[in-house]
Amino acid sequence: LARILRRREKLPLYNTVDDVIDLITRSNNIVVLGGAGISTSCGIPDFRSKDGIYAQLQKEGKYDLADPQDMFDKEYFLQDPSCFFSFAHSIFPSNFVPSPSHRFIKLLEEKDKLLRNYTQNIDTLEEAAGIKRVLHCHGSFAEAQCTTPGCGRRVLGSAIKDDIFAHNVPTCPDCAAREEAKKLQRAKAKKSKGGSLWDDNDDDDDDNAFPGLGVMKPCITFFGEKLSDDFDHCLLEDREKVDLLIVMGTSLKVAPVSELVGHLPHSTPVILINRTPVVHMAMDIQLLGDADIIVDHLCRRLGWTLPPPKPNTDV
Ligand code: CNA
Repeated sequence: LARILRRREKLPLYNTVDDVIDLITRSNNIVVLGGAGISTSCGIPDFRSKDGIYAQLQKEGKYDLADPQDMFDKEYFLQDPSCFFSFAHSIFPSNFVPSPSHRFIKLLEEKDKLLRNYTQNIDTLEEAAGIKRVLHCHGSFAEAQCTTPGCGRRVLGSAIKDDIFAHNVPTCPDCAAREEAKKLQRAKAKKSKGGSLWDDNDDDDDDNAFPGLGVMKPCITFFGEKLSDDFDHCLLEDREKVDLLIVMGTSLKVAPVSELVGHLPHSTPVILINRTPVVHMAMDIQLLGDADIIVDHLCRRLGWTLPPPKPNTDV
């Protein structure tokens, strides 16, 4: 009731860092919604900052993109996967070390306060930080899947790593094997009709079906793709328990993940830790600045020590 009355009087319920410390201290089911801003200090650019991926793509002009978002558009990917794979090396997780912000989330887990970390990031730095209760809302580079309808072969992200760093389009081993078998069958059929086994220059040759056939796509969610059902299931479960939402390093511009804020009970206090303010959604407190510096300050105030960094070598 006090909250409602204060809201009616337009008085903010929480004003100060003391309030944040108090909220974290008495909360035991904290949901953390993270975004690219918690990984920028690890050397991975975000999307929308002035030195982010979108600005870089526009500046470089080396990709023929009407809109920088097309780099992560499913339809565009299927038309021309080589564009994404000439760029993917710059965001592929390799030897990045989790930031203090990742380690802060891990610390919440160690203190038994983390209900779930919903991350929009695809860099797998949550795993590198040892966070267990994490949901990769937009998938990750940990796996890749064949885009050929009816195939869908999955491989570990490490299987396409060399192609990514060589700027090659990775192709599906199953599709390649099927293609080889088809070729052999055609050649045999031709031979039985009296032709040469190795003379394969017929007009109906469909060997050259690339792009599209057998292209492996990292299991990250592109624009135009649905989120996995896990997102809805977790949200349904967590909304019953959550007592604090901490939003970190995200512009909250990508739906449906951004809608998580509205799906939690309205009584849940929301703390934003971000370099830039969020103006399109109601936050109870906005701690604006570098997330790593902010969490370091919070830890000192809470009397907590961040766990030491570990390199990410898993993908
Ligand atoms: P975004 O829209 O680029 O927003 C990032 C936000 O973080 C901005 O509001 C920045 O002001 C803020 N920010 C940047 N650096 C810091 C910092 N050091 N401290 C505090 N705040 C900072 O990215 P979102 O995550 O909101 O958008 C979701 C997209 C981004 C998802 O689909 C991701 O897959 C995608 N993405 C992920 C990565 C990654 O995995 N590291 C990198 C780039 C993009």
